[in-house]
Amino acid sequence: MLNLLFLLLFPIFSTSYDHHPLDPLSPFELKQVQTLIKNHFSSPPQNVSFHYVGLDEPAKSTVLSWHSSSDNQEIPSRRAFAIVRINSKKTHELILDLSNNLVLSDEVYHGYGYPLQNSAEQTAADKLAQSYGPFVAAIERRNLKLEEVVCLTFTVGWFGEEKSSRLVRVMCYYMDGTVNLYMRPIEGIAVTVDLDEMKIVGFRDRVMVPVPKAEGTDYRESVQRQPLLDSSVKSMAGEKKVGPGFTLDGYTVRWADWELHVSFDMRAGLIISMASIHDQEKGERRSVLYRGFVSELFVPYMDLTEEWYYRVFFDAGDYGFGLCALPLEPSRDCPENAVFMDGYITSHDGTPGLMPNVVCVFERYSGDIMWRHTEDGIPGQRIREVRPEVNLVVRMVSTVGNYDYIVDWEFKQTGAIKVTVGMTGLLEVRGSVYTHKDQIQEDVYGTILAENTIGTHHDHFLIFNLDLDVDGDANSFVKTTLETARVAGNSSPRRSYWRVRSETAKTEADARVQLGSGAAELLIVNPNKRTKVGNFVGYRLIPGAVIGPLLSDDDYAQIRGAFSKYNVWVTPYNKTEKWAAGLYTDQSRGDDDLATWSSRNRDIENKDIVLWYTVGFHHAPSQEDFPIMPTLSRSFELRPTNFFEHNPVLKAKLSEEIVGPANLSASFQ
Ligand SMILES: *[C@@H]1O[C@H](CO)[C@@H](O)[C@H](O)[C@H]1NC(C)=O
Ligand SMILES: *[C@@H]1O[C@H](CO)[C@@H](O)[C@H](O)[C@H]1NC(C)=O
Ligand SMILES: [Cu+2]
Repeated sequence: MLNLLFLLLFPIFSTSYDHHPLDPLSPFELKQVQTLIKNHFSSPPQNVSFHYVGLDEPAKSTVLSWHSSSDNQEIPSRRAFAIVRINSKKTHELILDLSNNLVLSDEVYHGYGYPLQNSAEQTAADKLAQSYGPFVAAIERRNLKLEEVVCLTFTVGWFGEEKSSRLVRVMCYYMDGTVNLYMRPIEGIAVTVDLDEMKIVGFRDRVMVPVPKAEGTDYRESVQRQPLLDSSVKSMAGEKKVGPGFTLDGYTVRWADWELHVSFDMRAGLIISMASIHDQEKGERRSVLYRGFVSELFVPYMDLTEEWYYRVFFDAGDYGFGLCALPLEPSRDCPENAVFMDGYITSHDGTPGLMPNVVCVFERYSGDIMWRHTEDGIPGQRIREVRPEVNLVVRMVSTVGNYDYIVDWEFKQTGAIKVTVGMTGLLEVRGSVYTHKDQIQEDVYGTILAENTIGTHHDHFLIFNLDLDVDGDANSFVKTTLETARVAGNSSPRRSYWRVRSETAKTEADARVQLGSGAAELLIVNPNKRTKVGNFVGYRLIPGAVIGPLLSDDDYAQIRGAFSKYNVWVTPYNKTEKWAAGLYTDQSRGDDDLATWSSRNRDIENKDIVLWYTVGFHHAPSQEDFPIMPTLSRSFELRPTNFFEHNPVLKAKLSEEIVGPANLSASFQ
């Protein structure tokens, strides 16, 4: 498999490439981390469990000067950042110098919250529950077969307790005739496990609720016996089948005028770095985005029953958005012309693990128009010009338990970057006594989707950390408001018009934006660079659907997920301020997060700044989401605004390589 993969990639990957300071840690480096840490804690021998290992990236100034210097320069020394638990008691943060094989620092973390769970301890906790006498009895009492029970560990949240220990709640599901275990929750049983002690510290068997039926829940093609719907598409028409128009040099992708670095991290998943565009007119490479990644996913559920109220998840911090990424399937998860990249992670004992095909890169032509005009106003002639839109997509899918999140970074020839989040997969449903809507008198916190099945209300807030460096790293955040102006006197037959008012944010408080209240356009500009006609060069945020918080500020869920209070935040760049809900989200208390940092109200004008944008979904499930949910997507776009002197794709060639929808022979008369 590995060899085959290598052969497939061979024509595109050069055998040796120039390493980049932002390359993810290689398997060799991850192994080195394991050895260094094990030795560090070897006398006296201590138990080390690994919860995070990733690149400790060099200072931004170091990376930028490396990048702008002439070729063949040595990359800055390689460092790793690791979070380990020692003897199941203490969380340690280590910085390792891999170039010199040294542990640079080892600090015990004393704050609130715990690092992400590793899969070994999750499996151990599940096993523990399933062999626990009272649990076995509870399963028997429900007339269920123990061998068909599957358990999963859920983080428990924080609800104002003074003291905490590393607890998880084990919730179980029933297979018996389906692989869609999420549609068959076994309600009413709650097992609480202390992960550090690895023992059961709580057990409740509160209510007996029917387990929803298996019938109709299995989504596999082999089980869906009816022939495919007549209306289903016959082929992947419109797919571009010619070879890639991009190159991969290690982790650097070059396509059209774009150059970007693609990396993978066990917490963040896909990371886009140093995206820059070659401005042909100026004859120079211009920076756009130093760094972009999903900083956190906040998923609070709205069910207040005992087995549910605590379900407030931080998928990146609790489980690892990268850790939950799974291999993409060629020609299915990504089109035929895609090229795949592998990722590496660290398992619980520090051993590096290969995650094949976690990222794919491909060109997309979907029949869209980049620009066009037909001129019919000139007597005796018709002018027709069209440029089809071909984009470059970098994709990752992370399956955090039941949900599958598809994250696409789409780079356009126009200089725009469009980010799309698609959600599909399985709902988290609650088993219920109800079989029809008319029986329901109480608040069930969701929609009845099938007999005994309630799709619980919940939110998904994905916050992106977007370190834009628009033509350099000193940038400002400008809010422009469109306001209605009245016409004075009789100066015009018109009574009103609208005009644009711009306001540059001075401090972080000016840059907390709840969209939807007033027509605002949000820009990141470089106040030190202007176009020939004098506009500041910039990029504009084009938000998608506006989703605001609905929980009250004093709700513990909202205190921990406070970043969802605003759609947009801007902070000064700080290497350690990466994770919007904090570095330690499991049982976090909201004391080291974006809201806290922003409350310092630092200066952000003409500084290296980071834009934070949240893609949100309020999800009140419907029957179409059962038994598996068709993809629901939301996007936002970063679009050049007075960045270029004029339309940057004016000179775009009409590519001959675009293969249209497979030579349709029928013509429509
Ligand atoms: C390490 O783990 C083993 C097995 O769980 C245990 O017996 C031992 O006491 C632990 N050592 C320390 C120093 O905690
Ligand atoms: C960077 O952020 C951390 C965490 O918020 C803070 O402790 C530190 O003082 C910040 N550094 C600078 C230079 O602002
Ligand atoms: Cu949802």
